[in-house]
Amino acid sequence: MSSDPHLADAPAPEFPRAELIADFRMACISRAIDDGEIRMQKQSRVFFQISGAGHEALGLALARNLRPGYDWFFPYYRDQALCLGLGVTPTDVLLQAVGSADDPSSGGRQMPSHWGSAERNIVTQSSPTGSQCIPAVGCAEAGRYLVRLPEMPDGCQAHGDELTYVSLGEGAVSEGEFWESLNTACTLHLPVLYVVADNGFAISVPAADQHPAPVVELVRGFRGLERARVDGTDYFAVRRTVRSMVERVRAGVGPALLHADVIRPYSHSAADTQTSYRSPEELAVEAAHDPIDRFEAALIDQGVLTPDEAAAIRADAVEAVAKASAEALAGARPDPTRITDNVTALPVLEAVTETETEAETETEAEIETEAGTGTEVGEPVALGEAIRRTLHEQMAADVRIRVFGEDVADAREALLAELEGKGGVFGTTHGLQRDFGQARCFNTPLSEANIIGRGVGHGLRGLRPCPEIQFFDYIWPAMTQIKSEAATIRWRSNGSFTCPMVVRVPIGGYLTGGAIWHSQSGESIFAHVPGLLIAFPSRASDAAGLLRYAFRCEDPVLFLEHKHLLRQPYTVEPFPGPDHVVPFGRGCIRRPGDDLTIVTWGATVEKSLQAAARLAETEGLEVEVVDLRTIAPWDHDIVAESVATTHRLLVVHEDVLTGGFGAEVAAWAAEHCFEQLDAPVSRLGALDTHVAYEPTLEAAILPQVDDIVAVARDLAGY
Ligand SMILES: Cc1ncc(C[n+]2csc(CCOP(=O)(O)OP(=O)(O)O)c2C)c(N)n1
Ligand SMILES: [Mg+2]
Repeated sequence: MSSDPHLADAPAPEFPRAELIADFRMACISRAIDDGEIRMQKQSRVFFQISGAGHEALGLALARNLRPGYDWFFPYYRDQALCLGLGVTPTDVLLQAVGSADDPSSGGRQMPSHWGSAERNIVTQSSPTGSQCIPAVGCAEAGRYLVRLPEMPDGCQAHGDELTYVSLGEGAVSEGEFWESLNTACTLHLPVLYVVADNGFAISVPAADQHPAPVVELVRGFRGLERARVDGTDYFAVRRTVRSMVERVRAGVGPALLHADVIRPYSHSAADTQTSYRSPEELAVEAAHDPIDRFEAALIDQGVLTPDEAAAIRADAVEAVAKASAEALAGARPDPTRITDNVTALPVLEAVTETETEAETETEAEIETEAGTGTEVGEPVALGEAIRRTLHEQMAADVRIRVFGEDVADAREALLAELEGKGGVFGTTHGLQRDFGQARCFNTPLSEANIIGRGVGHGLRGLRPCPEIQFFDYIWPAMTQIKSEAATIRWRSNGSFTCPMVVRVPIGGYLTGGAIWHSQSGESIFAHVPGLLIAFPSRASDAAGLLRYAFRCEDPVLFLEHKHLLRQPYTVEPFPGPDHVVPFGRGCIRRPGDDLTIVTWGATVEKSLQAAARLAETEGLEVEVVDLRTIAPWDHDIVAESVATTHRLLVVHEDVLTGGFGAEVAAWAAEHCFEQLDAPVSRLGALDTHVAYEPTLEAAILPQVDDIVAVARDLAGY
């Protein structure tokens, strides 16, 4: 087009002609994709639609200032034009809409407009509004760490002037996680570009019902945050505003927030009809500000295009999208038998491919040898100390590991020489800051979503984050980040992204005084989440071996550290040598027996062992005690093998009985071991109530040795 003779004498436009024409064409393509998807949905060839209409000028002007494959992107569903501007093709977009196996973002797993392109650093997107903000901040934080360490392994590279882009609608600004992310972006002066696309509505809720003032005003108190408001339907205004903002962010001065007013000419999604809550007059006013019409008018005004050329571009866009739609419809259909691919992928360890018994034997031999050398290996330690030492050992071996959370650091650097340091409320992270510096072990704000969300961002960048949730009882603010973000990343991107992260969580009761807010269990809630791995050690060598394995995983691990066990003498074992790695999904027989099987984990392992000893002594009953060690995955084989010997199964856990993980084990055994069973499968757990403060109340609520003895005795006599 630029070779058209009538343009020869026109004054040079503000931005390169070729870019303007390409962006106008791409804006038309983006709108044509929306229109095409809406048509295809009526034909049942697309199954959902959410448009980027009205946001095209904003996205394309932004893309001109950003670098795919260099910067990092956490866009939201209306960012279709941005993603096209970053190089995602119309066919790629439509492959997702039709749910093709060839959809590069998710292989047909995610709804349309859930972007993701590993080669462009467009991070796989989820649906909870605003949940992308904290991972974006974590991503920027990871980049800052990585860029100072040039010798990092592949997949851990960063650029000194990279930025992280994150966008959301004005409605999603009401989510707490947006504010929690801003808190850290500003505290750490991170290179994050926030874009709030304000189209006035969150589905049907007007912006006035969301906030007391526009977001650009609300964020005034955040020191170091550059702010600007722009007419997001004006391509030129956005380009001008963003250019200087981006320069500042790239220079490392700090984050910036662009509040862009846009329109929403189409309903929220295909499931919404906006004429039921917006007047025709209002929609007409909006239509008069359509960004594509404004762009076209400006290009004609500036002599970049003639009206005929603009019309030809529009027609050409429709044709290009028709061609892309045909390509998408010809794409491979997904294979339902592959739908459980990419939920998690456990690392295979050569050193532990032997049977468990052989592996245990080898390990014991190795402990004895190494103990003789006088090194720390082999020294008797309790469970908490084993974890502390393993953290030191793993951090020394892998610079990608960073430990963070509330109170996990030792003390302010200036005081460190004179003070002992805190190192966690249970002392488990003590000395990590002192040994590895504050870049590797640091405190976070008191905000669980912030802690885990930043971990997600670090994991996406190839680091091995090790966030701590101070007490299991306070994990719930992080639930969206754990369940909807971390646990879904591998699956939702069909394996293009992973989220390695070891979340350490002190858990459990038997504290005599812990009460409701410091004594809960609840592993069953997380066992219900595909994509999460869960370890729950009951003795020192397992804690070390499972933690070593956890750091080798490419998926999020919930590492549950029972508070009551941290210092108990019965957890004490020689600290195992570095080859002792316990793979997930392998239980362990703590005490052999042939009259009855108890399957358990965590604090009730010891209680079951005491019950078994008493039953042997008083009644000659030989109870086999199986410690599952990990809940996700869990060792079905060890349970089946034990039941084949004992023919009786009791599952014991500390968590409340109803919906506890024992229900899963019991149901599985009832189905798969039915022929072997001589008695009904029994369960023993906490009463279906919260844990009380006063010790006799706590004792009545949580399963005790006497309770286990009584239930096991009944079951043995059935
Ligand atoms: C946490 C959460 N709550 C509710 C929803 C359902 N939902 C999807 S989009 C949306 C409105 C978002 O409005 P806004 O942030 O203004 O973005 P817009 O769609 O207007 O661009 C809602 C309520 C969701 N996806 N996530
Ligand atoms: Mg909105």
